[in-house]
Amino acid sequence: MIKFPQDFFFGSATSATQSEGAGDIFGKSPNIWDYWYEIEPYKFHEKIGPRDTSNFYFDYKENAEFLAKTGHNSFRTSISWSRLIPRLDGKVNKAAVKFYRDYFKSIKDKGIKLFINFFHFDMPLYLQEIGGWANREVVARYVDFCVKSFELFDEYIDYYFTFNEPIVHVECGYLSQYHYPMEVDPKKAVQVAFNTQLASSSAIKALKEKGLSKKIGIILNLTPAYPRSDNENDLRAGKIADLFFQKSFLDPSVLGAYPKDLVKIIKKEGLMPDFSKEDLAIIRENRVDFLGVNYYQPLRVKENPYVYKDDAIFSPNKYYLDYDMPGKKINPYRGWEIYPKALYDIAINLRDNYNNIPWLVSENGMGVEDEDRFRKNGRIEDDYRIDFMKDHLRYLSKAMDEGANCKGYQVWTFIDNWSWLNAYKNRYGLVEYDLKSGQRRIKKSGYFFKDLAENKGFDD
Ligand code: IFM
Repeated sequence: MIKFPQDFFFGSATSATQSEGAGDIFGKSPNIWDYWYEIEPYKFHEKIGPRDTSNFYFDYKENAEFLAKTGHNSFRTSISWSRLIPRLDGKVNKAAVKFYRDYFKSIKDKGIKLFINFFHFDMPLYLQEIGGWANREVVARYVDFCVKSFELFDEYIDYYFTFNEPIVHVECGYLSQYHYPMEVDPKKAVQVAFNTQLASSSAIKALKEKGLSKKIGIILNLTPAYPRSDNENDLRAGKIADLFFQKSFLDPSVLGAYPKDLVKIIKKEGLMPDFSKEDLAIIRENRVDFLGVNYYQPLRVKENPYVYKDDAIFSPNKYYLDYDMPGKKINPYRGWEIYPKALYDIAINLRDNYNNIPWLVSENGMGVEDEDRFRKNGRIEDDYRIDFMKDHLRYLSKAMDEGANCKGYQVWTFIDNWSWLNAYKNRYGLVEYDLKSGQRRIKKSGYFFKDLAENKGFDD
């Protein structure tokens, strides 16, 4: 049997924008996703936008029942910034306070631990209009949002996170155009990354000064870089890819400082952000208590043998190229490689190079298109999802046997939800959500998950 400790967290994660719905009512103002959909709806799969996502705003009580039915002992979501504080005047929306209190209470009433994250890609539009994360003023506004949330909801919250996958809004918003504002501006990307880290560390400082007694962490999507070969050029490419995509938030968040080699590259490329000595002290002195690790896929890399022209727009790909490894196992719907061993490698890396900080798998899961094909006697028989979880859990268990300090396994996600530009194309849920009728049905994986959580493991 693959067995986990009695107090191991088994649960799932979602985010406000992807699950709440009620996008433009009850006092919520638009965030960048609402706005982007309004101006370019054709970019979103089947033109389904963020306004009507899985309806948690109305159905949270029913969902809490399903959380219990699928064995959850923990659940993560985020607070929508533009719902709680809808305008530049900084005033709190009373309807949002009532909603979050009732919603969080319904989860706590089931004996489920609540993990709350403050930022999951959803910048309020009124703050994007003054520059978003590129504007230093937004750091102070974010800290104010975190403090207000703490004061209003702490009685329900068990664990806090400052950000979900911060490298994603940097890369997708300012280099690759998958998030609004869709800019291609590497200098701004670096400033956005720095301000985001400063916001995370400043929030930790402010909340602790306000008397936070619970643990606070950050969620990072760790995609270990595997070089194509042992050739030293490929190995170097792997190291640099790790600097950009793993260590850029992992090192300052856990160790309190940026890796010197990353700073060297940023300086050489003329991309240094504006910052002060005091900022660096805030980052040094306010490290996370624990870490959330979202793991879906590895990063395969090889050297970049080509020379960039002198005035080329900077891209991390100057230092490495993505490597399309022959024969890799792939989830064709999402286009992501499936490589469970990376979870073991991540765990050992955290054990050996990051003070064996406590952490949990805060997302892992499989998005599949047209799951109706797998329906038998009314139920979606998603054995592929069960195999996916088992394959990752085996490696996690092995790492824990070898001393990794992992505290839980949360999947993405509990119920089918909205996935940014992919909208409802790929379904990730343990529970099926019928977009038209709003009906919920537990998939085979939901029953597997319940047994897994209750038995703290599975027969192998
Ligand atoms: O939907 C996203 C989530 O917002 C962040 N992590 C990856 C998920 C699946 O693509």
